Amino acid sequence: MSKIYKKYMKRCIALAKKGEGKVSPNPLVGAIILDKKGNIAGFGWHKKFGKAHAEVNAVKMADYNKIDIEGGTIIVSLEPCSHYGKTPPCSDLIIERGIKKAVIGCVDPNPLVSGRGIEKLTNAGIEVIQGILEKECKSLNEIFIKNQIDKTPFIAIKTAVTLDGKIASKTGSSKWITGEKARNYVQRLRNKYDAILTGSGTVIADNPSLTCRMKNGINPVRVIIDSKAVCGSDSKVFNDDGTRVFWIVSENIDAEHENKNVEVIKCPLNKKSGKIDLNYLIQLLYEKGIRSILVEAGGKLNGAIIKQGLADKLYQFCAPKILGDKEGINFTEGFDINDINDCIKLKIKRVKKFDPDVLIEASFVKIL
Ligand code: AOF
Ligand code: ZN
Repeated sequence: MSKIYKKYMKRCIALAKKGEGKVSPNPLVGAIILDKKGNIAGFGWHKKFGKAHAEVNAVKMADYNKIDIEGGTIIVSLEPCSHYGKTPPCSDLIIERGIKKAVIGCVDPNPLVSGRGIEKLTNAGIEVIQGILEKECKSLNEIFIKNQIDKTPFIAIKTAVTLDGKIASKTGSSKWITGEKARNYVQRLRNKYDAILTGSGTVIADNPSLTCRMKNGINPVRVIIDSKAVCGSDSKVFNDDGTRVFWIVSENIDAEHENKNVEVIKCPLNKKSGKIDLNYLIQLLYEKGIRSILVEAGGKLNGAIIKQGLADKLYQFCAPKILGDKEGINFTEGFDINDINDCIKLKIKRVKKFDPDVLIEASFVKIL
């Protein structure tokens, strides 16, 4: 039986991912309902923040097709909610509709739910099977889990490097290190993350637009760290396409921008480094609703984020190329570790080929 549930749970995860870019700060959730004979009666996913949950959409589909779900089973990647938020509790709906079994991927870390949904179902006599593909379901919602537990944004660094770890040659040449397939996948990441963070160095050197060119993709908020306000006001990142831009300058700089979508945000400097205080900035971004940040920056900003233990994940695209130039630009700069035992450690989560390149997706191991 559990083999069949695993198969359906995998489909729930795929359904949930259809909500990427549209549900933040909510989790990605997918659900499938089987009738009492075990045939699919309906499926659904959480499509938009504030709108119906995955379970509700699955019930709606079964109703639309006039399929009776009484005595059936629901498979859902996240514990059904137990609270009144923008929508009523899904666990109540499951009970009301006479569903007899609930197969759940992982517990909802939201303190308002956190086991109460499962408790409601069990108390109503529903058989609950927990932890089917739990690791995969947790990884699906790594952003939401971090937000709920730490009340801070999830931070991922994305780089494109040669096999010798360079993001550019010593002359700054970097277009392109990786091929089209890898670069297309970056568009998917931009759709998934709430914000992209970069520094003035990258804006001046590359003049990137940092938009999402995926079909029906959503542009992330662009966050530009530019303590001395040196980026030209006509830089592409400031383009007035309706997407918000946060221009991060030092608290003692006077800066303003003619484009309405550009918000100047003043931040204090870190006394030691003389650079924008990253901890302060990240918390401020969280308060402004940013739940996930994709860092697409140069070696110095990447290095500072890694050194300060702020990074949760690395998307490292490696191209089968060698620059062989010790003065080339490393993907992370600004710190030296002499003893290999003291190195910064990561855990590889996934390796995927985007011909001719490879993507290594790895989590930073946090030392408490
Ligand atoms: C579910 N199924 O598809 C989702 C859930 O304001 P609301 O009503 O949308 O509630 C948001 C909370 O509900 C969210 O923080 C999380 O705990 C849970 N999300 N639960 O049963 C879903 N998206
Ligand atoms: Zn719900």
